[in-house]
Amino acid sequence: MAQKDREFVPGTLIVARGSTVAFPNLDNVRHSIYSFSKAAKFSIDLYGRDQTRTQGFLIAGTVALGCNIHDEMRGYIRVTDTPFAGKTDHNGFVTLTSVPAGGATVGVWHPRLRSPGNETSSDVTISSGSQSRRYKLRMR
Ligand SMILES: [Cu+2]
Repeated sequence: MAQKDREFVPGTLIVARGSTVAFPNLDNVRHSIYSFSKAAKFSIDLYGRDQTRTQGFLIAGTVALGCNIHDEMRGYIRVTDTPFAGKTDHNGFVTLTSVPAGGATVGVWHPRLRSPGNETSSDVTISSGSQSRRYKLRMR
């Protein structure tokens, strides 16, 4: 997840629990990174252009990132403990493949979703023989 034009790019990143994320600074100004989130509390001191810092994410959940210098900078990392996770495209669709048949719970997270933890879920049944499921996120 880069820091470019005073934004975290991409603004939301999905990683598997245990992953290490690199944060290259591509700007001419220095940035820091902090998180007060339960899934990862950390703080990385200011660093400059073409420097990179890394952070490991060992707990599943949502990590909201900020920069001490630029208040408007917001980034989100979703740390997952399932291989069946994905980010929706610009039309709000995501395709999950090789989902086993049977009952499942589909969780949806968005930073501006108006529900506890910005998260909602629904139970679904995956029929045998279906290779993939396509989901559409509708914001209300
Ligand atoms: Cu900054």
